[in-house]
Amino acid sequence: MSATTLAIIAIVLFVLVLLQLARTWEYVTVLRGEKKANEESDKINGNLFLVFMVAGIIGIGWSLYAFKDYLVLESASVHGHWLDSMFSVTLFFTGIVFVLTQVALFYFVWKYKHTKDRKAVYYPENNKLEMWWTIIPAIVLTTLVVIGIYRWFQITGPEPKNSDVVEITGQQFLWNYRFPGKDGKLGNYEFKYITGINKVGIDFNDPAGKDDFMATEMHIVVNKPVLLRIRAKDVIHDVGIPYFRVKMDAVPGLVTRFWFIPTVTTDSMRKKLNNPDFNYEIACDQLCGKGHYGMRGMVVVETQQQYNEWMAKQPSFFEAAIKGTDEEKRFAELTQELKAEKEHEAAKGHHE
Ligand SMILES: [Cu+2]
Repeated sequence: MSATTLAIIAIVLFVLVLLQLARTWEYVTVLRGEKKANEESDKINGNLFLVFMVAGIIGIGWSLYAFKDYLVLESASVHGHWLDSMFSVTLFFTGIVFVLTQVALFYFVWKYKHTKDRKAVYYPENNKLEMWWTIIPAIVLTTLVVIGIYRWFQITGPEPKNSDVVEITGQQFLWNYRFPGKDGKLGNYEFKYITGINKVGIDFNDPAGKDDFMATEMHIVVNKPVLLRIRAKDVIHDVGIPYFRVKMDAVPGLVTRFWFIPTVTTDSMRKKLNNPDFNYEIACDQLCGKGHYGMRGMVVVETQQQYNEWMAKQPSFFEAAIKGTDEEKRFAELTQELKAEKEHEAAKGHHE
């Protein structure tokens, strides 16, 4: 058992002892006929509320200060800054309301605890007060929501024309990355073409797919928009890249998308965080099975020049893994099967 656990148990037991003592004391005074039981305990409870209030405020302040470096990761994308500032503004307004209402709650419990010579006031309604506490939150919340929707449409809208594109496909339990090659275009894919080797089902009949290449990590260019085309092969996964504030489900059977602009290269972030081993990580943000915890990917953010150098070294997937192998024959067979299937479907459609 750790020292912390022991300390917590000791504190809990100590509080229990105090409560029991207070109760015993209460019974003693009642037996002596000095006081009514509830008056004494109301006083203790009221005072305890004040103690909890002060302790709570100190505790919140301390924990915010002590963990401030862990609360929010640096944001390394354009929309990440938008999200963070919206978060701060929301937290500012809701924080003020939270502190005021909590202080009022605890203070009132103490201030208006039961005493013999005070009667409760009957105060059923105050229209003016209710009007203001409806109108002010309505204005504040509407403003926050409108800013949020505006940013949301920017983030989820069409990607800029000069965007790069990367396809990321989740499977139990890893990510596959496909890059468009020199033509800048990702080729088509077909689920039918998926094999042990052609893991994401690239359609090599599509000329745009012939120069596509696969890599073990995602390389993207700093300050340049990049569109992620997100797919899944088996169950629902989720592409989560916390430093870029990217989060999007990968759903079998459809392509989801997310575009963003990374603003800090991996090298700069290493310097910024003073951590030479730092890497931008992709985590699967959707519990997807036994190996979910290990579903971790890596993103390298680099300059255009570094990216070009890296890309020049990547052979197309077709050249590297398919051409001249049994896999090429297999692909031809699958193409024939798919063609036959489609003709069959078309014929069926005619008859109906
Ligand atoms: Cu997953």
